[in-house]
Amino acid sequence: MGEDGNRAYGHKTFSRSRSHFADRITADGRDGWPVAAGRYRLVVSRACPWASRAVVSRRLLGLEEALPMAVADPIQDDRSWRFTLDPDGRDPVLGIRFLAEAYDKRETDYPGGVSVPAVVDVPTGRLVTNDYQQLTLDLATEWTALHREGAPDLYPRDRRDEIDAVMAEVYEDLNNGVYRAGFATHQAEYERACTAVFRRLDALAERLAGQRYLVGDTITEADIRLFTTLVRFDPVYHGHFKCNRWKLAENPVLWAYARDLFQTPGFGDTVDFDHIKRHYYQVHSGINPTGVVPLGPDLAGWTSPHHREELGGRPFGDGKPPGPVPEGEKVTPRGRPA
Ligand SMILES: N[C@@H](CCC(=O)N[C@@H](CS)C(=O)NCC(=O)O)C(=O)O
Repeated sequence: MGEDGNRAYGHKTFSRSRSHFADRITADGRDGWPVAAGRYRLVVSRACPWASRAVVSRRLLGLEEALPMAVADPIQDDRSWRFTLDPDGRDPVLGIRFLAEAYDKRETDYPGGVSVPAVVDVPTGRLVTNDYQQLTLDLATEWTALHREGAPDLYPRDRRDEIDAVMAEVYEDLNNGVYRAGFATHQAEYERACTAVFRRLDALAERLAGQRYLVGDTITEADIRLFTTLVRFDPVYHGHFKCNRWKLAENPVLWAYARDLFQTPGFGDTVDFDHIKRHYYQVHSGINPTGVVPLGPDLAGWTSPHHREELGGRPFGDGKPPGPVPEGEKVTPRGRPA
């Protein structure tokens, strides 16, 4: 287990390692990995916010058939992510029991952690990339030939500077900031991180009070990256990571924004609250030694009216929402609001 396991958190300061395998899958195949339908397998955990970005993007862009997905058990063991949700505990396409086997095929004795999201080359079984920051940008801009009809432009060229700027702040203070708060082993370190989390949330609430989405009037990559943190906020970051000045559900603007996205096809239909809660509370035994998973929060509110459409906005721009979740990828009722 690596940085999201327990061992690495014995240190004084939490620091996130950089992705080691940063090859890119591109239209022109310049890293040796050309975009191709059915050639690669996206390995995720629905618990993981970084992997969940890719799960949402893939749905919004209609890449489900072109880039099939393997969902790991939310509970890692000491060999990291495993395919124990599949028959015989093996991914049916890659034939492996542990994601680590694909890492080993790529580089023997690689000393780093085995992380999701990961993209594996099916013919060779080798890991291609675990670079979660680049992966979704490439799905949006390099995989265009395989996008569904009506797919949104998640990274519009004329808005990239603004999107990048918002995403950088959201990454520092929120996406990664909640981890810094949660894994702090010193009071001052925790207080710094937690303060930054809520300062950023306050600023975002102000920004989103009068506009439906973070940048422009359509959904972009920036919304996906904020959503994957907000959806985990009350279930895990508020309690387990001690980001508890207030709950998401207590902030009218952000709670409505998060519900709006949750109810947009491609967002909420990918979320498994059961996987999320069991992963954080059971895997991080350093901060939750009993492994007890709380029963709350009540999820019913996620499906309540949000009224954000009154702000206007065109969620998919000139496109349209994705169709239903493919059979076999539906989140079980246990992980969804009743
Ligand atoms: N570790 C990744 C980021 C993604 C990530 O942290 N994923 C977590 C799950 S939320 C993971 O797989 N952790 C296990 C590990 O790093 O060993 C990276 O920095 O490249």
